[in-house]
Amino acid sequence: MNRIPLPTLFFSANRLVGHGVETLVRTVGSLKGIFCDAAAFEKLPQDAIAYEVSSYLPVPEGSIGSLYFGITRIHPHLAGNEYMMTKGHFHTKSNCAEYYWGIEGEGVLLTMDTAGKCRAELCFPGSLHYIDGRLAHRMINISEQIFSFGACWPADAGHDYQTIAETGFSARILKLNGKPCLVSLNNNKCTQLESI
Ligand code: M6P
Ligand code: ZN
Repeated sequence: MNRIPLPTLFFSANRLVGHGVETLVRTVGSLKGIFCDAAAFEKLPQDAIAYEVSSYLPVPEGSIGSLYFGITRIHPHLAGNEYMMTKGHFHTKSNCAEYYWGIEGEGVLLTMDTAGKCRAELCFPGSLHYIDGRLAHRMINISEQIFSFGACWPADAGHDYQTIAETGFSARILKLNGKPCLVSLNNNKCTQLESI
């Protein structure tokens, strides 16, 4: 009798494992230039893990109509009062949206439009976030444990890191009086984010 085949991909301890899964590790040192306080950033252990992305990329990049899937685990570091975060990117193709969802720990999804307007959403296990293809997006770990989230995006979306490297996000999530706040770098306005 034929057996129904087992799946080849699994979530295990909030990592993606299985045949064909690739893992990218970004060290703290590889994120030089993205934090507000450069001196505080230099004091962090530069070879510590900032975040790991395990992805299933079953088709060549650029394949139209196909999907990629990833789980990212951001470690809890603070560069001064700025929480650890992903590099963040725009999609090269602005008609390619993405889903993020919270798996473990607590974080913030920060988005920014091409005019520099930022918006923050709390992300926690079970929260689901639809990201319009025109918005830059970055995840920030505001918890004291690993913050992990899932992502699903079109294989032809492309990552534009250059625009972020040149302009940065105009708002940041900073730990002020022990709490995460959305701080606009344009006018120094702070909005407290209620922790769940
Ligand atoms: C998610 C997806 C990936 C992305 C990763 C890390 O898993 O959006 O495409 O690479 O997060 O984010 P970044 O590339 O901005 O460092
Ligand atoms: Zn993306």
